[in-house]
Amino acid sequence: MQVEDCLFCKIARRDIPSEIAYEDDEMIAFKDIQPLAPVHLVIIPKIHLGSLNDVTSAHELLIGHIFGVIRRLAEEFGVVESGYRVVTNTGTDGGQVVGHLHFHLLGGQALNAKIG
Ligand code: D5M
Repeated sequence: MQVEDCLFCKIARRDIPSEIAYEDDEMIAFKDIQPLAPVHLVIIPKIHLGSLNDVTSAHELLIGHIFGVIRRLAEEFGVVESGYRVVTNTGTDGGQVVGHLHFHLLGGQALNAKIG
């Protein structure tokens, strides 16, 4: 269920070090290496899904679980009151660089653009 040369699969396998904020059997959250805000986490499922395009009804529990954890991470990182943004870039026009489904949790400052 993992891809040998996928960057985020490597992070999930601990082949590449990262600053892990949360991990369980299904998912992992780590600090973005190029943070765009004071709080910037990347949250991924451990199974390899290339993007949101690969998500089906079979993944409903997994995606629900991930969003529940994102909500808890927002609490833990102190951005619930001030506000935050959850983003998933998909495909070329969406600005996706890493081909493994991931969600960005951004906060800790006013995020200017409404979109993008
Ligand atoms: O976002 C991909 C994100 O992944 C981008 O914000 C940088 C981050 N990134 C890339 N390599 C690493 C490592 N090694 N650790 C932590 N974060 C990383 P995208 O939505 O695909 O543009």
